[in-house]
Amino acid sequence: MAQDATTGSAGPILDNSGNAIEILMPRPMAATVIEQLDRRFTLHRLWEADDADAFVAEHGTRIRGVATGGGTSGRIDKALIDALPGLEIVSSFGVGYDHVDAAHAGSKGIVVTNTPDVLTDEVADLALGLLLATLRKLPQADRYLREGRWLEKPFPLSPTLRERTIGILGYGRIGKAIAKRLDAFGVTVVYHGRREQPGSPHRYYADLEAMARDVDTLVVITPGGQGTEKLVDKRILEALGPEGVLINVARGSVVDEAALIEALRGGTILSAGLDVFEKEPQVPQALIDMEHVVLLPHVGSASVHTRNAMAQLVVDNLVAWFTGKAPLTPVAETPSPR
Ligand code: 8YV
Repeated sequence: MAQDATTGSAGPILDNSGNAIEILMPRPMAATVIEQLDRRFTLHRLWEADDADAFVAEHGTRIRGVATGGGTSGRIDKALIDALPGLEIVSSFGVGYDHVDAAHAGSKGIVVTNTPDVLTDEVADLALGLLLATLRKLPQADRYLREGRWLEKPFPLSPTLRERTIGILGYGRIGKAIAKRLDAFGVTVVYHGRREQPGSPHRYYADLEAMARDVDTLVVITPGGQGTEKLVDKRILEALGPEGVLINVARGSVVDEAALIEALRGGTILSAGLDVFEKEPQVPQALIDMEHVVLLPHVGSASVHTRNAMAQLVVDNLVAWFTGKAPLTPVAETPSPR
């Protein structure tokens, strides 16, 4: 009997005919994921195929699991799911899984797993760092010093976190971790989400626009996907107002990027700190040209420590499933049948 990944010395996990179970990986993932899946399964590297569609047509019936990273390149859509009739599980890297058609997978009894919890603190830390960097203009100050401009005169005074009211859009695990950190900074925190969370120490707004009117800082940490597309639009930015700061560590799709650029250009809001964009890794030149915004290349969870933990969870979900156990972290749309 093959052992699971947590008990060490593990060999291939075999099917009833004695063959290693076959897993498809559409795009390259972390080396530790590839190494471990190579040891436990027959791993198909779809990106190495001359013709991906032909590969899927030829081998699709034998594929029982998919391992995928985030982003558009690892998209697991209806067509791919339907082309894999023996598919049982999609193990996805990242807490956000808007690149996987989980509703369709769920309707076919296919489990989708993501990598929650292990990245909560890392992303919350980054959100606070980005908020402070944006308000206190830390990247701009660093550039100022390097350019020798401090020798001429002091760096201009910056806006502040002091006396701000922060609205959290998306009060899930990461949203709450951000709120907890902000509590320690002595600022007022409120939130908007699909529903009020009983027992929360923070005020709930059922209406996003009403919250945007009452706060001057909006931190976006709601899942991406159809339900949240362009939730932060011209109207919300106007409500946020001229002292308003937008921090987005969720998905670029949640913010209307064109409206945001207009709002930043015209002074509708003060500034923005963005870790995510509509068409990553493409970032609009208009944003790059703005001196009063802080832009990061989607690094919310990107520390060695946390990415290793996420990678391990991708492997452990597949190993758990194919050794007859319940998946460790199934998503809401596909509750585990075990
Ligand atoms: C992922 C993220 O690492 O977890 C998420 O949802 O946004 C990141 O932390 C990213 O999706 C991987 O591409």
